[in-house]
Amino acid sequence: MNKYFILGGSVIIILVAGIMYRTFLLPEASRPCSGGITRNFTVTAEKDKWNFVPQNLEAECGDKIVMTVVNEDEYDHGIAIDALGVSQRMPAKSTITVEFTVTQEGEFPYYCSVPCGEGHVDGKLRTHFDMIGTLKVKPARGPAMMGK
Ligand SMILES: [Cu+2]
Repeated sequence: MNKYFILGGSVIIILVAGIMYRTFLLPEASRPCSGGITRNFTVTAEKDKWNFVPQNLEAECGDKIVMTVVNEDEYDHGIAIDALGVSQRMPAKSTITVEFTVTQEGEFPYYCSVPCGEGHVDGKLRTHFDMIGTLKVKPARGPAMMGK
């Protein structure tokens, strides 16, 4: 048999197997999703508190997130969400906006990406590493619910 015929046939089989896998076998949760709504969140780094408020955000897979991040401090902070490619510096006393689309379910930590020291808040030590929250991305709405 012609070796090019065998080679071409093998490539086609691999391609078809790949498409079948993506379409039928890939678990629902790891499929990228789209077609969500736009959600606006405001997250604030409160003055001399080493926190992000709120600490929990919820969205649905496929949503576009418009996140307004307020830095009330007189020193710099940053906002980062590793898995979503978000990383931006927040100069002192500034407000920035980051936009991204969540295409996977899961829990994604957002945290301060600029070392910003520490201090005592109500008698408790708080540090740069306490500036963390979680964005929880739930499964997308079913197609029947679309457009509601
Ligand atoms: Cu910080």
